[in-house]
Amino acid sequence: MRLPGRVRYTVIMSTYDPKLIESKWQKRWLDENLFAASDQMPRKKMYVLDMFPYPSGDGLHVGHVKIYTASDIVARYLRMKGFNVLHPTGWDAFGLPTENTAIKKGIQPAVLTAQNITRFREQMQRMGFSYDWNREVNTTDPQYYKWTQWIFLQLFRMGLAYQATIPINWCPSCKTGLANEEVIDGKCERCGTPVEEKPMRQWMLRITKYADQLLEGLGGLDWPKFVLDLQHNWIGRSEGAEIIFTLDQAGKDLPVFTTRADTLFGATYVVLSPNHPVVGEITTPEQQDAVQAYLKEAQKQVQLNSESEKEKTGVFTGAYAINPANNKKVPIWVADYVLMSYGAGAIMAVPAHDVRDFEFATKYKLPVEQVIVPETAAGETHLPYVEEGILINSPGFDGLGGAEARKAVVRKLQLSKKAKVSVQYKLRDWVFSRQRYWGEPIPVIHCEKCGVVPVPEKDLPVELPAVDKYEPTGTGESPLAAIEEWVNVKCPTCPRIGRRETNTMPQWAGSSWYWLRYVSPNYTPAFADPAIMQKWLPVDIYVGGSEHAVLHLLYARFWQRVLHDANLVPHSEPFKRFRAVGLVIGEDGQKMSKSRGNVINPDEMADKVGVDALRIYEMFMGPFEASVAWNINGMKGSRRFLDRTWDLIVKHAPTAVDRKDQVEDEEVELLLHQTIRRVSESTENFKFNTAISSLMEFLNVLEKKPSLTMQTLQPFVLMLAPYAPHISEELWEQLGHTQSLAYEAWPAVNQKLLARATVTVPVQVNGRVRGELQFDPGISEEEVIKRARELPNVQKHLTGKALVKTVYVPDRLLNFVVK
Ligand code: ANZ
Ligand code: ZN
Repeated sequence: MRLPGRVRYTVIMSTYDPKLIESKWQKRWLDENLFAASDQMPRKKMYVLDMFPYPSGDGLHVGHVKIYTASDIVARYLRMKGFNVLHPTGWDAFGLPTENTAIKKGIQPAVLTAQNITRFREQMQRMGFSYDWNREVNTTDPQYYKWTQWIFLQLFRMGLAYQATIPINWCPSCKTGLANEEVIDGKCERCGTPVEEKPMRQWMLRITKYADQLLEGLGGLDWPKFVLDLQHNWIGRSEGAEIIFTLDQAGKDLPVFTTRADTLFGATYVVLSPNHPVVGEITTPEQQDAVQAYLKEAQKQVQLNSESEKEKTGVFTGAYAINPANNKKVPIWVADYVLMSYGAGAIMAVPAHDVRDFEFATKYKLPVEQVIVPETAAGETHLPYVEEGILINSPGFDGLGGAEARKAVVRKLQLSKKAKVSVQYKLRDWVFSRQRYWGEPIPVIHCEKCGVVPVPEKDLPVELPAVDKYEPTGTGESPLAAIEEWVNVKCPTCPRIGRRETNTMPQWAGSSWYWLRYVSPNYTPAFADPAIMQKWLPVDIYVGGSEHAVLHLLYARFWQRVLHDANLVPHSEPFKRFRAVGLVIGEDGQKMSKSRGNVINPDEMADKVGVDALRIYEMFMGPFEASVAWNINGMKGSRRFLDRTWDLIVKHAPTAVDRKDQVEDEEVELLLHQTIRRVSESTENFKFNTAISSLMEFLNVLEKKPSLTMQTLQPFVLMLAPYAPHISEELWEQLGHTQSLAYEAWPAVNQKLLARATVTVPVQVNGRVRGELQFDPGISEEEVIKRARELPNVQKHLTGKALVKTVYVPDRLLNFVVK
């Protein structure tokens, strides 16, 4: 509540002392439960989410602070804009680093996790983030992972979870399975031994069934283009054909997958993946030794991909295949640039038109036959020619081109069942088990008679047993396998004793549905209250790191779709709008790392300049999405901005009049409204740095004025509040208010005033008007030229011409002179 009229009060502090202010306001926000979101929906909702942290032993990172400050600014801004805002946080706390530290220190992972969470919570509260702490979730809390397990069982029942034997990364020296993150350049992270592949039974999730849906869903999302592209490429849909070559001797089919059926007449050899099942049977006696040696070598190489830079190697099998287009015999080779896991595990090699095949053919002196020429053929084509073009040397198809040629070739072969249209995906099913202790137990029981039996819902959660030993077992099995009293359990469907599944879920599991839990974190009948889900979902704004642009976002979208298909959640996509943060890098321009010693600790920085200055600095250091190096002086500059703000308000507060009727100063009034517009637009568009610079420019002008009214001081403080909430609350109080400004109305723009002040400038090219620009008077010539060049009609008249000069009459006219 605001006190009426002109109120006098004492200024309690003459200089800005962040420490005093910060703890005062943080305590008040918590005590008053100020940021609790109401499920009653008094106003329109906004769900503002950031990626919850993994509470590592290292504590909060300045990179976290960048993400969470941004989402906090948006949440605070939207509250002031009148929205009912849900802004929660929690802990993504299962995972390997904690488990490894626990082993090293001899502390239970659960105990260590609790310590880390306490520290993270304190650090985050210290940064003044306006979370609704009543909704905190913790993925390692049995009451949370009960539902992670429950969702797994839905997947199981829907046929989307299954077991398969697939290779895991195995360190023969540590005798343990390794996560991909623990394999560095093909070697064990701990001991440097080359990692091998060891086949083991795994749980898999059939995400491939959702490949098309996950692709289509991208169309409706307001996400950064690079993230959409990454998701697109990861799913990697390829339309092509399966073409059936015939094994010369055995007469058996040998399918290959190609996206370039138009090049079929140029296929001069066939290549099989080293793991292709026919390699053994077709290899001729003369080639046995060479092939065996090659396969042995290839097996050692883990995790190669077909695009790898490594020089291509291969070996001839001695066998031949028949090209169905022309019945020519072509040699069959084995090479590790062909992956068993993609397409048919075999390719037709067309060295004239494919770079990899060309390199390979050159190395092994295999024939190269050109069958495609550029449409506008002039002289000889440089090989390999990988673009589309017109077919030659392809009897029956010469002269056709591109997609038409591909269709014609496939259609013709289809008649003799030698080809069919085929769609392939890069996306693989999700390996959903880890041979580790610190994860959600997979809630099934293996029974000799009944097979795999889901743990009945009433017995969920399957809690992790507290044990003394959770080191890897050395057999590749999870440490849980050694706990007999936990493992042996009655089969839920027959009287026998079964064995619990001892694999645990990967760290991704808990974060694949957490945004649903925040909606009703204490709800017990289901993972979320259906009625409240209707109110809050979907997430309106999601903010996080681009390291999660592929896997987390894909897994989260997958689970959401599955739950949606089961009629359990209202929407098919979880996150409407997503914004990715750019990295905060070290002062030396390198990635921050302990070993480099360039890690910046947010607590230390907050001690130096205060939390608000730290927040302002992290938002002002560059565009939100850009990677920017830390700069101590920049941070001190942010502090100076706050010192000056403090001085300004404190100086004017005792004398400032509160008069709505009278304009104090035209320059100030106009700039105020321009600033409101800029700060609002910038904040909505994640241009936090430009919002701050608008406030700084405003401050520069205000400092020169002998007196200021409340009509200027108040909006200034309100606009600063989402960015620097503690100092703003304090100044707001000094302006005579007794309540937090968190729910004060965001200052309104006087549109009429702005319209009157806007200038309209014609943009000419060689003296003829080709467009017009509207802007606030006084913006720089550079900015005007930049905006003018963006006008489509101006662009049209500039392209292909040489710019002679630009003539700019400020706020009046712009003319490009071109030749
Ligand atoms: C003949 C050909 C001629 C090809 C040409 C390309 C260019 P994307 O777009 O990624 O789907 N390929 C097929 N299966 C493969 C495997 N298991 N491992 C490695 N490479 C494989 O790529 C499809 C192309 O990649 C296919 O089309 C095939 O080479 C190769 F001028 O077939 B192509
Ligand atoms: Zn049974």
